[in-house]
Amino acid sequence: MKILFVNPSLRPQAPHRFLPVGLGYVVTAVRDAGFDFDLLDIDIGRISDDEVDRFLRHNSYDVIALGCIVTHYRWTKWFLNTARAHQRHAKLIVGNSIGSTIPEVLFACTPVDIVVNGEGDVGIVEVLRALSEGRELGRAITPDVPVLHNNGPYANMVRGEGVPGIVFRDGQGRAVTTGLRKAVRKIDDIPYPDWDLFDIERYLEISYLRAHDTVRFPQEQAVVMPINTARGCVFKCTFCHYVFWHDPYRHRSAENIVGELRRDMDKYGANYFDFWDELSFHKLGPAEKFVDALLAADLPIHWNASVRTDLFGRPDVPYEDRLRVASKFKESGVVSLGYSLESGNDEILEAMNKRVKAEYFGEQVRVLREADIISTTSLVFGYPQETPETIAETMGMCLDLGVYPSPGFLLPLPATGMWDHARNHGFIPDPDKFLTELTERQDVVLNMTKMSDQQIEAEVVGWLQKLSDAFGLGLEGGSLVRTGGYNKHAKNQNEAARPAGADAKPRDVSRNTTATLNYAKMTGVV
Ligand code: B12
Ligand code: SF4
Repeated sequence: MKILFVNPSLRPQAPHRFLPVGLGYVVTAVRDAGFDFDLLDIDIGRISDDEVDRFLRHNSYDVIALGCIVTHYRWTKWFLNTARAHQRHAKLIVGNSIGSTIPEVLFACTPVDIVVNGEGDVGIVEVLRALSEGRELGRAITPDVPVLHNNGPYANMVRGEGVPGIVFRDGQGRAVTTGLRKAVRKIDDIPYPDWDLFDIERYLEISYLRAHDTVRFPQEQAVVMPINTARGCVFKCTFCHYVFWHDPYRHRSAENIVGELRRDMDKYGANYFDFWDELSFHKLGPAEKFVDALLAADLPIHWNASVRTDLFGRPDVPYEDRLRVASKFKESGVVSLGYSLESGNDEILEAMNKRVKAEYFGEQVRVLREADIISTTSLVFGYPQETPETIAETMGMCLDLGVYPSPGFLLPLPATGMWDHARNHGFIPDPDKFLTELTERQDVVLNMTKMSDQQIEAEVVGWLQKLSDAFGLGLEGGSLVRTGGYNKHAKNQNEAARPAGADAKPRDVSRNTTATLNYAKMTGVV
């Protein structure tokens, strides 16, 4: 059976590239299960659509599989149609959120054959085994049991049984779902992604672009690699969705994580790590245990991670305890931590189901500043409750705290609470059209406030200009929203006022990175 895996390029124009962790796990599991495959890495190869078209025309496969974020719908639709045009009999498989959050749209609007829900590294192996042995993937339960959905005017899937956690097109053209796959309980058991399956040298050559200057080495000497230390999140914010949404939050053991860090240091010369998690730590106790283990391992590395404002920002936990743990983070090599304010208005935070208070943010900024850790934060404007006053509340906090944020506008993505809100209020009558035109959170994609698009944009940009002027950043025009580089902002953060009574000794500060990190928690153009 000839298999092709495809790694799409989310941002073809960007100078940096990210090793695709999800696909890394998937192809490692497939290789370990004994399958050979080809990998078309469009991202690192900077392969154009014309070249992809030619590749599909001149090569033939039994299975073609890819996965990505749902925002890449337009390209994925093009790819699936192109693959089908050139390879009539190949099974087209889709994973990640582009598959699991909009199966009805995909089955109605593209020639996809199989969607793998959730943990693709487990599901894909079972699918490939069934296909290679000529077994059927499953069957619909009779009589039909429709699975209702809020994804638009497309046919319902019908309930089926068979390989767990997939959707497949049956002989009658129906999309049959076997529901959700049970989550892997102990994620330590999952093998480390084998980066030798990728063109790792090319990824590493440019990986320094995503690093900071640090106290240990300058940016150019950084070899940056990603690591996934936890799957899922404890919370369910109404603007958010991740593939492990229905699974419990699981964290790898410190030993297992240190093992992968060492492997990457020894084998690839890595010295700088991005923890690519939704939520790397959710409580102070386990976070402290982890950094204790990291300190004991004594690795000469730097790292960044995503946390929440309730990790170091809860005023009911003594300041000294929070500072002690934050200082250990710093000592173990942390350069920056990303956590979101999202909104400075508690009513909006409530609507987001964030389960934090705006005041935590200020507390956390102070603790981290004191520990010499850079804070990167993002904002979500555009909840229906948003007004110029709530924007002023949020931006006013940033101004007072000396933090230049990564601003964004609400991007109602499928399978989120705000998608349901948008659909139920008639804002997205045609999901295929909406998804085809979808861009990123830096654009006003869908405005559900009482302000006009121009007004909300002007309010936000006006405030950003104020912040930039106040902090002396010199940003203007488009760079206020898509800032790209953050060295200056980070510097500003660490030079801004420290809490009264705190040790104000300025230390050798690690600076922030260019165009860093993730989606809604880190600064940069993510
Ligand atoms: C790294 C990252 C990025 C990188 C992507 C780099 C890359 N090539 O992977 C960058 C910085 C480009 C990025 C951008 C954005 N991101 Co982002 N990002 C992440 C982050 C932090 C880590 C991804 C990761 O490695 N996960 C770990 C692995 C193990 O999980 P996974 O990728 O889901 O993979 C599993 C399954 O999905 C599946 N699978 C994955 N690939 C495949 C392939 C096949 C064939 C199969 C069968 C299965 C399969 O199996 C894997 C193992 O179980 C996640 C948060 C998170 N932890 O997931 C957000 C996340 C994926 N991003 C998100 C968002 C919203 C964005 C943006 C839209 C933000 C924006 N600016 O508007 C942009 C998209 C830009 C665009 N042009 O489309 C959301 C996705 C929401 C959604 N509904 O899909 C996430 C979940 C964060 C969140 N909770 O909001 N992001
Ligand atoms: S926004 Fe963050 S805290 Fe909220 S559900 Fe998503 S990952 Fe979890």
